[in-house]
Amino acid sequence: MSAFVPPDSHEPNHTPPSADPTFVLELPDGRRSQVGVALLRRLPRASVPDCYVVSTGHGISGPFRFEGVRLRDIVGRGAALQQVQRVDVLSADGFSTSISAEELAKEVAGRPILLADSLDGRPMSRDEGLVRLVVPADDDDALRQVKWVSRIVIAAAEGPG
Ligand SMILES: Nc1nc2c(c(=O)[nH]1)N[C@H]1C(S)=C(S)[C@@H](COP(=O)(O)O)O[C@H]1N2
Ligand SMILES: [Mo]
Repeated sequence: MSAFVPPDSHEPNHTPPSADPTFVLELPDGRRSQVGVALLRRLPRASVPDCYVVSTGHGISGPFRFEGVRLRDIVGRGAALQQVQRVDVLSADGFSTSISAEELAKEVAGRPILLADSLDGRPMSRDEGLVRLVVPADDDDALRQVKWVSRIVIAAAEGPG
């Protein structure tokens, strides 16, 4: 149920693990594709206002308005959504979270799970986490706001066929 996080994750990393914001999308059948910021900016956009980043070490910052592409739209490009069991979102610094199929499908109060590339109406910098996962239902000290997403791994449910 709970996502894997490294034990020291309450002390957030502030150093991007690399300069390039391109991430790899890994499909259930093993195929992989690269997703860059230019592609994200061509897809249907969504935004989520009034997001706070809660850090036990550094207090609360925000509110921020994050904008980008719905995670379920990215996942839906590669896999049939009804077969998706879980989506793991990882950063090259070792930080990661896991999104259940239910969370992916269910959008709470018009606040979708986003792959954000924009912050308060301007492009997000790499230092700010580009591309940054935003899970609006996250009330757990931003432990699911994965900065510098480098891999998205889609796991499919076992099924007949
Ligand atoms: N890749 C990565 N993402 C991360 C973290 C991290 O250490 N590495 N820390 C998380 C935590 S605990 C917090 S509070 C926020 C901090 O975000 P900020 O640096 O923009 O304030 O990033 C989250 N995302
Ligand atoms: Mo945090």
